[in-house]
Amino acid sequence: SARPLQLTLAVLKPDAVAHPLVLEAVHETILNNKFLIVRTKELMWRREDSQRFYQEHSGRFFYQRLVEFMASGPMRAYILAHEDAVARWRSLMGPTKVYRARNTAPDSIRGAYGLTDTRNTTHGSDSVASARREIALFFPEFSESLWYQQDEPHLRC
Ligand code: DGI
Repeated sequence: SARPLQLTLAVLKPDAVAHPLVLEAVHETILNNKFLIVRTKELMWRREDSQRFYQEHSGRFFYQRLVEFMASGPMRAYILAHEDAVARWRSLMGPTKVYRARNTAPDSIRGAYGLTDTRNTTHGSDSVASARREIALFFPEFSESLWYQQDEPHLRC
């Protein structure tokens, strides 16, 4: 196809990074699904980073625990490329809530490894626009246009 590869931001949350076998299994899922790993790094948030990222949920009952959890330990972030990266990664993650994930998508990442509605293993951008914003936040030194110019054409030959 002539469509350029789409990018998304995938994050393995602190519950996943704390368990080497879960981290490895999710990494395998990424590779088995033919994503190209454009960049990856481990990082840890301060509480303020966590608050800012989940601002839209600041009125919700789960906000405090979400903020605490996301700043509780290291995470692994990925820029993933695929023709349908955003939707593909969201589908592999499974539903947000662990009960639904286990019952309706037991083979999804959250269905298999999610612990609770808060400790649900992964994040994935929900649109191309969110992906662009979130990639800039996690990988400020990454230039999408340079990547398209320099790397993407070679990958598609
Ligand atoms: O894009 P998602 O992560 O699937 O879902 P989202 O953007 O609606 O929510 C962001 C995160 O907030 C989600 O991964 C976990 C947390 N969250 C969302 N809804 C609930 C929740 N946590 C708890 N405890 N309960 C919820 O109902």
